[in-house]
Amino acid sequence: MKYLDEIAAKVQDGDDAGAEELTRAALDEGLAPQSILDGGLIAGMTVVGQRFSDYEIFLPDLLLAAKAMQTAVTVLEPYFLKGEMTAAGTVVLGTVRGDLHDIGKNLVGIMLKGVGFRVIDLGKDVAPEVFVDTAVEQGASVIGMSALLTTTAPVMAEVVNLLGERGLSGEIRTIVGGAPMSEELAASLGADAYAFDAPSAVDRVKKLVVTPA
Ligand code: B1M
Repeated sequence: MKYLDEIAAKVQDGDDAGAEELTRAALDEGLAPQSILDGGLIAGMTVVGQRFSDYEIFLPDLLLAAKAMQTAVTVLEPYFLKGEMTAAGTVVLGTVRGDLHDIGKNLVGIMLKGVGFRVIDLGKDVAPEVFVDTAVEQGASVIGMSALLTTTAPVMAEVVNLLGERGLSGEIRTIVGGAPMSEELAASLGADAYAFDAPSAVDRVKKLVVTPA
């Protein structure tokens, strides 16, 4: 489709100004923000990840692509924040300790805010006790964790265990996501829910806050 391939190419080239300009142009032409995100930005980033795996590109290229994607996501953000503002609940969100990937986590946060959740975003490289302490302090009912590395996914189990040790399981629920995750892995780590992408994270979080443990 017009624009989407070009936006994907700008992400792959690490061209932040180009990605931003084309994202604005696509919106002006009436393309849906979700299709720009999925068919342009995420599609481009998926190719970048594959080329990195295949040793065709290297870390600096990855950083440039990430910056281009982040810049364009900022243009889309207001469109995902148009949802009705209700007191849907509080979610503490972060990327787990040792992991610096935050683009997907940021998207989850934007979409949760868009449907009315109060989101406390702890950023990246977040220690297990910080997730739990913040959730208690802020009266959150859900902790959302993102991990993009197979080596950092087990940190999620530390948060689940800490909740158990403090007698908070069931009261504070957990949802996990990120490229290496799956329903099976999430269950084995003891998480209450798993979501494949940001829109499904919103559905899962809504269910977590209304369904008793
Ligand atoms: Co890195 N990286 N990276 N990286 N990076 C991956 C993850 C990798 C798969 C690339 C590859 O080899 N093909 C690989 C991991 C391999 C593995 O563990 N199996 C990898 C590696 C190896 C590394 C380094 C170790 C490289 C090095 O230093 N040699 C290093 C690690 C640094 C660290 O974290 N300690 C590293 C660094 C980086 C950058 C900093 C350069 C940059 C991140 C910049 C940033 O985030 N600000 C980066 C990037 C950009 C990637 C890829 C290319 C793209 C990730 C991304 O942003 N995707 C990635 C390859 C890939 O995933 N295809 C890769 C777009 C984003 C929208 O998708 O984050 O998956 P994603 O989020 C999705 C879903 O997963 C889900 O919703 C989102 C979309 O709707 N989701 C959730 C995410 N979190 C969720 C939470 C939820 C629910 C759903 O509930 C709470």
